[in-house]
Amino acid sequence: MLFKKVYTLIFVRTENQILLGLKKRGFGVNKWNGFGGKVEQNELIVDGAARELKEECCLDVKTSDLKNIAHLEFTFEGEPLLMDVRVFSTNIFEGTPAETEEMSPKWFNYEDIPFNDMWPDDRVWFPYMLKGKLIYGRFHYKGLDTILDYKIQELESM
Ligand code: 6U4
Ligand code: NA
Ligand code: NA
Repeated sequence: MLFKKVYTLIFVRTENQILLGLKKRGFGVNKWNGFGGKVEQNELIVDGAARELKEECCLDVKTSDLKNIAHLEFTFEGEPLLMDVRVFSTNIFEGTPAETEEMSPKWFNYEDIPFNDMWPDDRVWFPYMLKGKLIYGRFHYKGLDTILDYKIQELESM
């Protein structure tokens, strides 16, 4: 039996850049990623995405401006957890990204995304996101560095 935990992951984008944060602690420490985390009990997923963005880099977004662009599932060899990650994107936000205890934010040009210092799966599914495709993806890891197998599927709608 796998037990499933729902997470958010949110990307703020402009025409030329994407906002990533260097994670300073916990799961995925020292990797660049979008912002996000565990969805709380009785919290709408989209509310969780907006909350995490605020907590982790101090930006404000309206949930009505968030687009759900991907659904990712991660499993790990020998572990009972299924990480169910709901990915959101927006180009409408207020504020200036600021460093917090969890994340150090930085804007990256699309051609400079630091894939060598990100989750290995990001190299696989970011290109779909950057082309505006909606996707479902699942990745099975051995440890935290090796993808044993994966599947990506483009979706018509989420
Ligand atoms: P705490 O430390 O309890 O406040 P919280 O912020 O709730 O943590 P966190 O940061 O552990 O949760 O959530 C993990 C984040 O990493 C989520 O945004 C999902 C994202 N994530 C996890 N595995 C990923 C992977 N393989 N590829 C990816 N993002 C991943 O691109
Ligand atoms: Na987090
Ligand atoms: Na968090």
